Amino acid sequence: MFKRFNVFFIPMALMFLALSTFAQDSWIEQSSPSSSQVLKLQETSQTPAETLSYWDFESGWGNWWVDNGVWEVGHPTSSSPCSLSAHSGDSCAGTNLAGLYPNYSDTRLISPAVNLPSIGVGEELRLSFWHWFSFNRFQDLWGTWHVDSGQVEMQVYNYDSLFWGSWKKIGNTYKDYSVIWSKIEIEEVSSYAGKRVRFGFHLFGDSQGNSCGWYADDVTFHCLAPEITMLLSPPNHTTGPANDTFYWHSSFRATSYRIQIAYDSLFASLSYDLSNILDTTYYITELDTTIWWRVRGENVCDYGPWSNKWAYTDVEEPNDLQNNVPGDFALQQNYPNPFNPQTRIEYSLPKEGEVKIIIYNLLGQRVKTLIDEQQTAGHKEILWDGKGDNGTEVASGIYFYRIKAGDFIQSRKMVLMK
Ligand SMILES: [Ca+2]
Repeated sequence: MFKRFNVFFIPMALMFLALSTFAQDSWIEQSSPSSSQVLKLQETSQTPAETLSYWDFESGWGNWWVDNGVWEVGHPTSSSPCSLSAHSGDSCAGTNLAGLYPNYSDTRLISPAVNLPSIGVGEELRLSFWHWFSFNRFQDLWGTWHVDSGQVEMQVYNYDSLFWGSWKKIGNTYKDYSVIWSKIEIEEVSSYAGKRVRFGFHLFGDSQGNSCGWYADDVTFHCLAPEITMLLSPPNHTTGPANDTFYWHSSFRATSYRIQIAYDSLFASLSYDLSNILDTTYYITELDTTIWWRVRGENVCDYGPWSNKWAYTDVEEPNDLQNNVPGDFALQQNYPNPFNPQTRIEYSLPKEGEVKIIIYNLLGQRVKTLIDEQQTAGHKEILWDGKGDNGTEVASGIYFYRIKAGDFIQSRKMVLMK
């Protein structure tokens, strides 16, 4: 799969074939060159997209630049022991592609500006790159050690002052040598989410000796996709009657889910295709046939793999009829959810009594009293049009609806998304 961050393990030819099919996006400077690819793999307009920016230096500098010094981009031509070829393709960045870095180096290779996306709880951003290096370590005649080193640094753009902030080190300090290409993943990048940043490879060398230097290739910003989602209920090949409520386990790094319900096992003919489900459950009315369903986790960066697909056969329940008396109180998940502008809430009353259904906002403030009256037993439903008690439309967001009928009290969450 191309999706995950092991992207560089696949053959480059396949990669470029894949790249060419993705559209460019505003995640990074519009002026970015072809070597600075931004990938956006978008299945439908409703799904979060895989987003990563990627630089392989095959088309030269792109919008990278050098502050004070010796970094170069191109084909490495150094002789042994500095004679590694590029990690990918023909080109990479290096402090001196033809030999040793000079003494007194204090040189920074700086990336184009990148607007990192905001992330939610559980979501993570990463900066990864491949590098190799050989830095001088030298003890002089007076016993003093001179240790050259490299570190990656990040800088944040301040929209108020219109200046870039100070450089802050991220990841480790690299010293001595690591003379094969190895991959680095820097996790601290998550704390820069939502900011406009650029980063640099900063090499410090003093007056005492030098070495091959620092080489970098295949630099990428990426997000981590949610893990695969495991289905829970109803079990595979179950036949109703049952509530058509689908349950799954929460998947790591997912902040919402997408469920697909299809009339065929290939999911060619979709009955439902719903995103932005915040719970790990979904209630659907009146399928009345055999369906297949599957779920995947999503987050702002990416989506996880689809779960296994499970078959479920729904048969019409006699309880579906309005005049049958249900055995228990119940408050169903509203449908659709998320919704705009209206949604339907179903509930069941096994006996006659006083019923209240009230909608609250996240602060627990009452938004709308939907029902406050005596009702007969039966299966009921009520629509909410997204308006408060004062008749005005409420804002997008999470709301709770709560039923109180006799001793039965239950709340559920719903999302109004305009
Ligand atoms: Ca390369």
